[in-house]
Amino acid sequence: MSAADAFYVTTPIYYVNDSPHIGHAYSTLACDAMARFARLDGKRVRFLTGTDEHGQKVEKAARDAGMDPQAFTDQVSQRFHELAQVMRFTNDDFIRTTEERHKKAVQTLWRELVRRDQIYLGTYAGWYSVRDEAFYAESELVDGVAPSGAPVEWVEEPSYFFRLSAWQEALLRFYRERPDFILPPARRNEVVRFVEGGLQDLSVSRTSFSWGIPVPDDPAHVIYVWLDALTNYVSALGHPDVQTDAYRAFWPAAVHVVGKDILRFHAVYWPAFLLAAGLEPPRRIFAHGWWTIEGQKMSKSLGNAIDPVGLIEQYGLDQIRYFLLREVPFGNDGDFSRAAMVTRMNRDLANDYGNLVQRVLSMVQRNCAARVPEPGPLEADDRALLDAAESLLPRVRSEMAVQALSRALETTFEVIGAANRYVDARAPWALRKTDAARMATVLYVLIETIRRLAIITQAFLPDASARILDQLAVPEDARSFARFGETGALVPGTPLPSPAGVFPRHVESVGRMQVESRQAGDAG
Ligand code: ME8
Repeated sequence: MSAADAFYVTTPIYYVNDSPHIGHAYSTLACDAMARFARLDGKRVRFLTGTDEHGQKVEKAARDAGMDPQAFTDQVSQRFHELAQVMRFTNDDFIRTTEERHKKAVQTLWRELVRRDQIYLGTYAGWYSVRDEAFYAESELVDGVAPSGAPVEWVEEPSYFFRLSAWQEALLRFYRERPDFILPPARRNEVVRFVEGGLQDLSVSRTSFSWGIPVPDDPAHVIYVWLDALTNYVSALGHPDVQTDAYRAFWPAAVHVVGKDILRFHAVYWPAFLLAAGLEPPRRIFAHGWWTIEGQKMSKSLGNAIDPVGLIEQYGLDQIRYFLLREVPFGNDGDFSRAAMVTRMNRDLANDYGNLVQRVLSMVQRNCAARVPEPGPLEADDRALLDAAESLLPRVRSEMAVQALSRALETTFEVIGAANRYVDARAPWALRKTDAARMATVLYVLIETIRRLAIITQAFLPDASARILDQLAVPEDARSFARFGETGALVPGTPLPSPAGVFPRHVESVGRMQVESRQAGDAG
């Protein structure tokens, strides 16, 4: 398998200072959809997530909880594991920065940077934000706080520095040569402007606390948590052993998906560390936007952080996955509101996709003896729908190549809309009485369209798509993109199981949501 067939997708590794919320679920979900899509597309895939467990912020959270930091991180990291299970994330690995494999990689990278004279000892005197785990210049502060709104404190301590200032030109050249290294493009411009503004050497060790990876040969220092954390992307592939199968297959074929809040660390510091150590930078950094909750910033103090587990119990997993991936263009900010979510899941999933599948399969069940119908000659509008379904895969693939998740779904739902209009226009329930052969053709065209739709939506709506493919009696080994374009995939005469609704409709009733399973209305 060639390097072009490898796809390595990573989430940020999350701080274990707090339990996971919908924002964390969102980043990992996006990666999960990309990983599923790439696997369906026959790529060799590695999908990594994990937890970032060192640093002052986590040490403080452990102290506040009255716990030893290791016991505390064990406990909170487990919550992220559980979330991955509940959300049915298909990550291949879960890295924790307190693992030995990771510590070894970080210390080796450090030694390599020292060997190449990229690190020197000095004294840091400046502002630090524990919440952001970031150093700020006086000029960056806004009304005495970090640009993120986080409080800062004055820090003065011996520190090792990384010669970041020496990498300004190399980074600018790298961004020029790789115009799609940072997506979306507006974020790229932001990073380029920042680097053009000049880079200061970066403090990469701390001495005022001890919860971190010790600096080799100078244990009074712990390695700065961002140098530690970023290394997870290669430590999980076996670094420092760059001859492992995983490293050779997947580095640098990486797409790092991050929130816009941590773009600078990924798009400036990380490639600089790697270039300075003689390693290749990753292929892409994609920065997604920020979710607010009913118009407000999600925060501990407002107590409005949404627990994805409760949401799934209430609305269903595929429904949540769909809303998050479809509601905002990937890269933009979005507002999470229950009203918007219910509208989306009812309109797109229950009324459009669910109703299409339900009414078509019910008609096949009732009027074609519960078997795949035998099509007759195709007319122009039959071909038009089949062509739209067939060209969907290349269209969705090109959206996915730039991580345009919501556009991928939008494109898919255009075909769902076209299929619903075709049902209405061809009215197979009326043909039943006037032209049964034509009805069979129309229903065949429809189930073939649904087969293709469901193969694609497996990446986004895994559970519902599997149930639709089950109802079409598509064997497990015929569900990949390699089988998408197959003509005659649905064999006339094949018995089909009784259809059952896949997307229940949510109705609001006196202050509380209830779920009602609605059967299709106009199937005859
Ligand atoms: O920054 N909307 O970890 P973190 C969208 N450990 N995404 C959100 C979000 C929101 N409201 N809130 C959080 C760290 N996220 C570091 C990363 S990587 C080497 C180290 C997501 O726990 C988003 O992806 O603060 C954001 O970048 C990430 O969680 C921050 O997680």
